[in-house]
Amino acid sequence: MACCSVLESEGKVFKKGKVFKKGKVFKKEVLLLQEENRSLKLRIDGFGSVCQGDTIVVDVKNNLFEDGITIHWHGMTMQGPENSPGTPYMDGVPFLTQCPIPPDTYFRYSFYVPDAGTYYYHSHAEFQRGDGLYGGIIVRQPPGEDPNYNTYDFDLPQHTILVQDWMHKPTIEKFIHMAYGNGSESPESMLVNGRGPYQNDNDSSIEASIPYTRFKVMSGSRYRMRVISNAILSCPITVAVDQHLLTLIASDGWPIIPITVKSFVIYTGEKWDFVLQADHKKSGAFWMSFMGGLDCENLRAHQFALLVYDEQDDVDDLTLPSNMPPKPEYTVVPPPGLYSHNL
Ligand SMILES: [Cu+2]
Repeated sequence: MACCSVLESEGKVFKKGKVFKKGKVFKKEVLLLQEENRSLKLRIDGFGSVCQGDTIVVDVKNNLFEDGITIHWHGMTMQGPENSPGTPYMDGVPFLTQCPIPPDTYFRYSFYVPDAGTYYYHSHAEFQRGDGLYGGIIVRQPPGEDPNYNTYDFDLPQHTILVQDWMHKPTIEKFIHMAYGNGSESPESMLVNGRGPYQNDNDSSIEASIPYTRFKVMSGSRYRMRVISNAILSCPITVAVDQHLLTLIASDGWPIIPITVKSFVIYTGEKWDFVLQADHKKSGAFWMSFMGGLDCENLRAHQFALLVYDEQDDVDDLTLPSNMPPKPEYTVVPPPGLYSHNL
């Protein structure tokens, strides 16, 4: 289904034939996935959906020039159907469950999916997942089988939220400095579904005109949103939606007793599903904030996205809705009582 190629990011966003570029540009080599068979249910250019009980078959071709790759299916158990052996050798761990896929070579992953929930896949070789080689997989189940099914009205593929810390140098360079140098190297920014402007609190002139990722809702409905963290360094991310409460209903793929919070923290490799009640009456937009802690706190790495009500499809992605309130302050310390039921 997939191949992998190296491109150079020049900080540009292509949309409708235009190139938008403003502010400082940080060049970096990134890794991309390219889908070859668009009829597959498992889309690798964003988020894919499969069904509980499916067998996923993925042919991965490595188009890198010299590095090997493997794909790890994060959170999937590799267990087979009842009374049949599983496929631990499909887990994608280099030199443990398989040799890395050499350049210009295919490898076929094939495994059974016994459990529903929110998962993701990423390269397990070197630091490739930090430079772009990852994506989400949603394993769906028959309506009503989720014990929290009655807490939401919509469960849409476009409400999958992939977040990660983002570095202006190749991830391996940053990690080596963090682990073996003086520890001062930190992520500069964060991405939400692969994009978002670089924001520097000390110098607003370098903010580039990259559009914020938008999540669209209709007033009066409840939406299941699935958050996946592909953070690389030690970067817990505080997630909040301005003027909205979030009801957490699943953790790492598994349903939990619902709990309503103002914000929550997602750590590297975790998945949290929450229900957002779009209970504001008029159309408009609200900030969704993703604030980094620990390693991400040094340079205040953070990102925003937009929760947009009842938006027309033809609104220019680069124009902020007219009624946006000020951006939330950067804070990684939640206010007291944030995790309480007594809001
Ligand atoms: Cu993983």
